[in-house]
Amino acid sequence: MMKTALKLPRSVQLDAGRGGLPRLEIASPLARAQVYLHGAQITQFAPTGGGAILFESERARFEPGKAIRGGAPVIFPWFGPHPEGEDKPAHGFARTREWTLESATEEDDGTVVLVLRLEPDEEAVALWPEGGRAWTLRHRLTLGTALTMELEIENGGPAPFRCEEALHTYFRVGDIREVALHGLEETEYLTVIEDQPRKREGSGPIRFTGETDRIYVNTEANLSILDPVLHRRIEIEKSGSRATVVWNPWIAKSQRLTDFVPDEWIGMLCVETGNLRENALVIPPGERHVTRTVLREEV
Ligand code: TA6
Repeated sequence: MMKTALKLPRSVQLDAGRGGLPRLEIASPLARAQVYLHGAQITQFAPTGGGAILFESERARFEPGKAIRGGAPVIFPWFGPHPEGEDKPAHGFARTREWTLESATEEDDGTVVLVLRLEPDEEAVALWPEGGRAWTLRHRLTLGTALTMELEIENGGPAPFRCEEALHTYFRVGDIREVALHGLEETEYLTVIEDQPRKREGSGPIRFTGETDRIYVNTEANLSILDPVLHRRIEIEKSGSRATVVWNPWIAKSQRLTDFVPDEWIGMLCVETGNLRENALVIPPGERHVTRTVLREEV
């Protein structure tokens, strides 16, 4: 058991997780979950009586400075490789910093609410000078029969800043080759692995037959993952998000990922809600933005 200045509710414990990283273990009447202070990353969530919603690679790294392969990484303040090149971490720095547990509460019905906070340190300011020194991220996780994640970005500085952000959620699926993803019909997307950089989705649900890496833009649609192998649907509601990213590495890319078992591509699908590329955020001084997603298993 690790110490914290906060008094934790009865369903929450702070202990040393994988790699010795500080981990919040939640075992409430409504759900079981694991949340690392590293990246404020939820790595496991299962409603009581239901199945695990999130995928976590068996080879995920739990080391300072490294991203955890699985769960719901918090991507900020840029998505993907940094435009200025290799020396800046892919997907920004929020997912590899240790966040502060600001509050942990439990409601009468057993719903647990965790709020984790990240503020700029010198390295973050050096990596992202455009953001200044006065931004604050808060990641609010509401763990009930559904998982609600709310990423709040506050600009406490004197000037507006542009940023990209996403909840890069890895969903557990029975077999990606049998899955259908509904909600992005007729929606435009950006991609760097297909014959055109900008295309429009067809009129049916998305089915997976190869590496898929697409940023769907100008969409506020909710989504459903239909999984006939696990005999369930995962409903994904979102608000405050204008883009949705869909990713499965398939065979070849999986073999290039050192923190991924080569055949794990079969059992996972990333559906990521956020604001990036032409849907990036510009947050004026004194303002804040909240990206919210609610994940629910329906059997
Ligand atoms: O989710 C889309 C994506 O940008 C893919 O291109 C792939 O790189 C994935 O993110 C994983 O990125 P990571 O840096 O976690 O290996």
